[in-house]
Amino acid sequence: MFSIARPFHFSFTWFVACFLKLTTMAKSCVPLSELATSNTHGEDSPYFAGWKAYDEEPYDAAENPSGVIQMGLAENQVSFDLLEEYLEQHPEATGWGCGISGFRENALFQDYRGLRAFRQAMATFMEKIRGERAKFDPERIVLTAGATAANELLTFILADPGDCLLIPAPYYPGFDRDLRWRTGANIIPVHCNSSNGFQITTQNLEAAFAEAVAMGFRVRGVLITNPSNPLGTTISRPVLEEILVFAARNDIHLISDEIYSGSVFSPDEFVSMAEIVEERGYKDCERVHVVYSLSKDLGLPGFRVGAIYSYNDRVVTTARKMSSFTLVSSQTQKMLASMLSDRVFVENYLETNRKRLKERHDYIVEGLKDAGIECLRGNAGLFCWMNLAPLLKETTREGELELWKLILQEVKLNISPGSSCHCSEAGWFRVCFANMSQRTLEVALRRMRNFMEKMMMIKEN
Ligand SMILES: Cc1ncc(COP(=O)(O)O)c(C=O)c1O
Ligand SMILES: *[C@@H]1O[C@H](CO)[C@@H](O)[C@H](O)[C@H]1NC(C)=O
Ligand SMILES: CC(=O)N[C@H]1CO[C@H](CO)[C@@H](O)[C@@H]1O
Repeated sequence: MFSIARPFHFSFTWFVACFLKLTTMAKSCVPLSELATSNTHGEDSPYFAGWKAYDEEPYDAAENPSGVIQMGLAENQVSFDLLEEYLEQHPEATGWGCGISGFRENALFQDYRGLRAFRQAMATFMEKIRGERAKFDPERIVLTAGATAANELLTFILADPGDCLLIPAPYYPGFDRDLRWRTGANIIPVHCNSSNGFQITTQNLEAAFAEAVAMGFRVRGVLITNPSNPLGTTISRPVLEEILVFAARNDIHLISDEIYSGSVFSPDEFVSMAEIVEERGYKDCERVHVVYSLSKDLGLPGFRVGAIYSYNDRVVTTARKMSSFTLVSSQTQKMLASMLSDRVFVENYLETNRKRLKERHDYIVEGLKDAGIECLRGNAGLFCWMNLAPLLKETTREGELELWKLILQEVKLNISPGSSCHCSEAGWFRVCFANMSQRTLEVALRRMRNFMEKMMMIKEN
């Protein structure tokens, strides 16, 4: 008897204790820092709300065919088989090398500059992506836990709290958190629109600069994303030159987030800011900083591997010191050093990945076109930029969010509304296509086609 009653009694008191603890926890309000309680992380935007809707009822062809299809996640899983094949053929890359001694080496390694072999491999990989038209010195590579950390770290170094950065919009919604939350810096969007295919112009840059100054901000830099997330387009050479000239004229920094540089469908269509710097004989290079990460091109966002490449010695030194807060595990470095030093693997991976992304891209753009939807002409990335403005009841942010909700709840597709990327023109949406099987993509397109037919019928009546 005793032995039966006791566990019950025990778990019941435990339950009561937990319940009481939870309720008092909710009531008590031990103060936290202003930073912890501030809203600048921006995680209540529709961009993140859509992820939640997907998590609640994810699509599964067999188990939940009417579930939500996730098209809001810029993840690349189209070339995972190549990575797996490499690891199968090279078990030593993930192993400890020479037994216990290898383990010790890995476990004890703590030089915050990172493994020399890995920085060399990253430099070579970044050169390869740029068709060897730019050189990277491994001593200038600062490793960080992803581009998220790289962008924040650069903001810490370039701007004081209250200063601002200019960012061409539409831009990656994560920047609102990454660049502002902990640094106290602000973002002023440089509004671009469809009148010229969302290209950045000197006029737009100057207008944003003037706006920032009028608001009392000190402008410290401009951050471009090339190729662009969410547009899926590369920035042309003359525009890149104009942006650098603009930065020099206003004596500000230029950060170039090139996280999608290896995901350009045709490598000749990508020009890196690094090439512009070299072509100009390193003139104004001390204000240029390139950000990279393996999250997109290799599809490894879970590994947390990013890098800052700066031409400015003081920025390199400071970034390296600061990178202590966001280091990459030595085990990860060792494995990727092995993979990225394999020339044959790298060449095959980049070419195959590009080809597969382009096929996916062309397939979805064609499918949407058949359904009567136009996309901005893209040549890079894991997404396309879709124009649903003709479906809006009112051409405003509210109208756009209403349509977004309808598509999420009725069509069961999670796409990202342009307003979450600070797009100034209502009706644009980002659709990701590299995180699903071809078959799921077909289902998504079918749903979209049916939706369009329904909407057109409603419009005609
Ligand atoms: C433009 C851009 N920068 C940075 C990031 C963050 O990437 P990471 O996983 O390397 O932190 C992303 C991820 O979506 C991105 O699109
Ligand atoms: C697009 O931008 C141009 C140049 O900045 C501006 O003149 C125009 O009014 C904008 N158009 C829309 C629809 O916002
Ligand atoms: C089919 C596929 O690749 N889906 C993945 C997309 O991303 C989510 C979140 O990371 C995964 O859970 C899915 O498996």
